[in-house]
Amino acid sequence: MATCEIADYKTGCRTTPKFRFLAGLLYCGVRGSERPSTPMLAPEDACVLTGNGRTGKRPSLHPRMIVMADLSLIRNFSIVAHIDHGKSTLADRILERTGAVTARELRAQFLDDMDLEREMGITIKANRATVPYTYNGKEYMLNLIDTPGHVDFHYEVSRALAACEGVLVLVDATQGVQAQTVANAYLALESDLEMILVINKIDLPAARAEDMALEAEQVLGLDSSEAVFTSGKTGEGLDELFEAIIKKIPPPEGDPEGKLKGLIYDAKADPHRGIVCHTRVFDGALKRGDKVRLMACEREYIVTDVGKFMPREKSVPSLGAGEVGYFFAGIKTLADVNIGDTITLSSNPTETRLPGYEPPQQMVFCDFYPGIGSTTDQLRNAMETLWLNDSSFTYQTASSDALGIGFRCGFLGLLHMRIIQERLEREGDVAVMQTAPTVTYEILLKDGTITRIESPSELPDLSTVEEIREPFVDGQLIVPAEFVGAVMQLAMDRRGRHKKTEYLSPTRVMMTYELPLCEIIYDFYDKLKSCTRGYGTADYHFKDYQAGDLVKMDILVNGAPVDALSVIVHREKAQWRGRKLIGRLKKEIDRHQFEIPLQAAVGAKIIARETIRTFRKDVTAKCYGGDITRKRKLLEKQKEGKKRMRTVGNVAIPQEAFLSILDPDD
Ligand SMILES: Nc1nc2c(ncn2[C@@H]2O[C@H](COP(=O)(O)OP(=O)(O)OP(=O)(O)O)[C@@H](O)[C@H]2O)c(=O)[nH]1
Ligand SMILES: [Mg+2]
Repeated sequence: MATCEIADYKTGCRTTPKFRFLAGLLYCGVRGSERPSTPMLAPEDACVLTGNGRTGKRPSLHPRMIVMADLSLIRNFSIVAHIDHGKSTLADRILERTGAVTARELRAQFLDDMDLEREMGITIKANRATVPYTYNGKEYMLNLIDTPGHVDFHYEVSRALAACEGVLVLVDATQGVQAQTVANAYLALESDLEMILVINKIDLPAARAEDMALEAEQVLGLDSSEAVFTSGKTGEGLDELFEAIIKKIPPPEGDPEGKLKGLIYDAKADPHRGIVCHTRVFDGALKRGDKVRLMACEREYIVTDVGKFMPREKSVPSLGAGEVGYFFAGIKTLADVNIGDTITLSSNPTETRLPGYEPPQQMVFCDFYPGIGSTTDQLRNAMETLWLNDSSFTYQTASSDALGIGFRCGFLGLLHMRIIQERLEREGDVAVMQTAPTVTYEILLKDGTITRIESPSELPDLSTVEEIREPFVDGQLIVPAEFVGAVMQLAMDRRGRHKKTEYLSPTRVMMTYELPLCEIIYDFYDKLKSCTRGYGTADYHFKDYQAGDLVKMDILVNGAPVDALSVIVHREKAQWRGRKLIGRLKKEIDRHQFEIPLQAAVGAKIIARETIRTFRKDVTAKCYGGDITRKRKLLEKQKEGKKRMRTVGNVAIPQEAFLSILDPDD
């Protein structure tokens, strides 16, 4: 079976542009008709498409015929860049220019549809849209994916790239190549995708478009003479961008008649219809009514709907090779779908699976406990519901003497952690109390076994431990040359090991460091920003676990260790950290009727101490004048009472105290 070009229809019939587009997409003649099935349309059949769209008459085509989209008219690409370089805004202009969204519907960063995304002004989930574009009289179908720029959501970018043949590497004309630009461009390079260099925000007065193009050439190896200069704000340069997309990005390859092979590159929960799987079809076609098999999880489903993001969901009878869209198949929960899985037909399955993805790696862990006015059950329900929407975090039950029953959760990074907490509170309507984030440690026991722990309280008896290993990351810092000294100092303070320093241009430097993850998760980014006047950027990737002189530091409140406050620290930093920590705790814990000692201890050794003074009633007030011995006697009696109270009294530790560990003001 051959495919046919839309241009054939254009010469053969007169239809409305909308209809022409639909025909180009896939399925002319079947709109609103019953479930389509083969046979598909052969080139000579194109002439059956007749009728005048302008008169409102439907073109007559056999309703059972499906027109395959011509692969050469499809372009699949992602937009990647550093955070805030204007990906979503450029996607807005593309939607607007192609008429996919009307000016009335359009709002800034249209594709960012989550409340939190809109509030924070950042993209959290990759978003996709299919838009038509006419070039040289041919109607092309452009499938774009807008990706997040923040380092925590790096895995979203890698997922998106697997569904594309090309990427637009966006560079802000005022800021140049930044840490995530490099990371994302390398990701595209590894996936062997065609890259188009786009210098964006050229409308800004401070834009140095040519310089930035040269810089990108030097760092990323992209030809600056082929760069496209655009403004996502004014829409300038958009025609050149479309031309570059069509000319440079190769059309998808695939066998439209082969056995169905599609990649599930993302999935979302739809409140009414179950799970919507975002898919890219590589070979064959996926139709409504097909019985499909998800190959990794070995489950079979009947497809109830297939469609495309135009940019809203729009049903189509079938998705052909090279196309990107979605399908529903009565899948109930996200747990039933393996992102990266291959989908094929049950009746005629493909032999080979697509490589798929590695599962996202959680880097940061912390405990969530129910906050004031909430219960563990409420928190559990909220967690379960949220997990069904977004399975990028992990959770399991945990308990603490001080805080009761809660959950130990794993996140991709600190921003991800904050977002999940915020979503739990908003969407699940529970108060969440969170403990200090930690990283995973690898413990080598004396008997040679290796275990991983995600919380200091899980640390086995130290007499059985041979070594504690902590995760290290490869960090790339891009900073203005004048701040190199300050950044080196910062990295050194964080136990970083210098690897190399490269000059991207006379004024900007890329420094590569090996850093312990636990030193950078809290506030490294903020510190980097403040010591480079906001110009420094960082990106990091997990490297390996390395042994270090690490110790567990317990915090004792009134002589009793509070497990939720203990931390694993480097021995050199234990005392400094201990002092800071109990200093903060002292501010948070209220004064009681008795004196409360706060101590930081490594093993049996107390390394820092503070005391919270008592409330003291003036027991001598009633002795006007009188003998001093009588006053002393009263004070001694009071002291006795306080001592007794201390041994039986409970110290109320406010929830803020647990958060005070997070205070970045180190
Ligand atoms: N002047 C000007 N401002 C722009 C342009 N493109 C984007 N912006 C602004 O830059 C900011 C960030 O834009 P976004 O489109 O959200 O950036 P993004 O790359 O999608 O950011 P993330 O998704 O969070 O990585 C917004 O305030 C935009 O209004 C442009 O071409 N010119
Ligand atoms: Mg965005």
